[in-house]
Amino acid sequence: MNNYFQSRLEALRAEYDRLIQRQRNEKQPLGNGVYDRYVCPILTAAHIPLHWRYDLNPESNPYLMERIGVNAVFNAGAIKWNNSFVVVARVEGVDRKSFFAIAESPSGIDRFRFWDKPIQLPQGNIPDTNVYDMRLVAHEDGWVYGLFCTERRDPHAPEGDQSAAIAQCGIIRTKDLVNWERLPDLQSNSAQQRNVVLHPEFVKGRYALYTRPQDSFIEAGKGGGIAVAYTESMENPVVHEEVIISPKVYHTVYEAKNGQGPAPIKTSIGWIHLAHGVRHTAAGLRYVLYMFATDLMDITKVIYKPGGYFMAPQDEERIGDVSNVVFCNGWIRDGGNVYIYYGSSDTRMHVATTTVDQLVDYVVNTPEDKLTSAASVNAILTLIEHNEGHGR
Ligand code: M1P
Repeated sequence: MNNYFQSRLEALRAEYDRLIQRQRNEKQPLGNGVYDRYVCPILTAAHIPLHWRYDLNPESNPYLMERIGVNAVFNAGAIKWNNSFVVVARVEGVDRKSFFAIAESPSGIDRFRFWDKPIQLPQGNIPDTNVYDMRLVAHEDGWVYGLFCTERRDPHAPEGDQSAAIAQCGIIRTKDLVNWERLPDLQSNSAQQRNVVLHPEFVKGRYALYTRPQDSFIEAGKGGGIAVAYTESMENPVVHEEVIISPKVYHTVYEAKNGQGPAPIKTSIGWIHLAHGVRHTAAGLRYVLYMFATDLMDITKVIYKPGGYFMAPQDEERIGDVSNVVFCNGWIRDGGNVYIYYGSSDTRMHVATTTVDQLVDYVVNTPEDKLTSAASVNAILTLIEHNEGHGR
């Protein structure tokens, strides 16, 4: 082995181990009382194991070049599994293809480490060109489902248009997170379907899904909004009707489009949902997270809807391949604690922690968006009045 190869390998390994073995991810000070952010991202492209990227044989790679580059790690689904915090991350290569890889942590906030190999996704009749944003759900039927976006070139696009794509919902399931069974893609009446999420319980004997009907790949068009739909089976997943429960609304943080985040969490007051909302700005689209709650007996009925965003990109989160984005498709409820896994600007993964009690308080007590500036001022005046005699 030449000296150059050996010393470069040692340096790469030392740098990688330093990153992976970092023991504590500190909470950022103070926070907003609703959740805590952490100082370090939990996963980045640098967390990808060296043996996925480098040919480690000095004969075939004397310069120890990176043979396969990884661009970003973001938008992970999440599940508590055998006492570990497990995420299924969207890993994007330098060739722009995304794929799924599992990383695991003993604490949920640090020491995330990828498993030995990425997931080899079983293919259906029509191969996926690109896959991303998996939502993991342990359903009461005993399976763990992974619903994700499968993207293929629009077969009707003219030759000159090499970017027109069709997004649909791909589905896999497993009992062990190792062996995955591919099920047919979801059939719906929508031209485009991203951000589909399985509700964890049967509803009147059927599987319930949160969908996001959309007219075109980027723009929601006349579709749009988070919908509820039902299918009799996951082996033949077909939905006929999609009932919008969280629509796009003028001059809100979900004015352009939105989408369900992870599967909702069941609480005493209702199902608590985390979703992303998108608005147009002069600098492009801005993605933030917002919350709402639905009735325990009727999941199409929204019972609380705090105004504005729950979380928006801040500091380094603002910058990345697609800047000004926070996106969440995974959270873990662990007893009374909640771990929120979110991607920032399509580049890296973070965690925020909170509790079920804090989320319930937030959802119940945050004023709704009454849709005008005057009404927003009234909400502040009401709070000021409430604070009279309380240490102002
Ligand atoms: O680039 C921002 C996000 O864009 C898409 O989200 P949506 O379907 O709501 O437009 C997804 O590609 C998502 O992965 C990405 O973070």
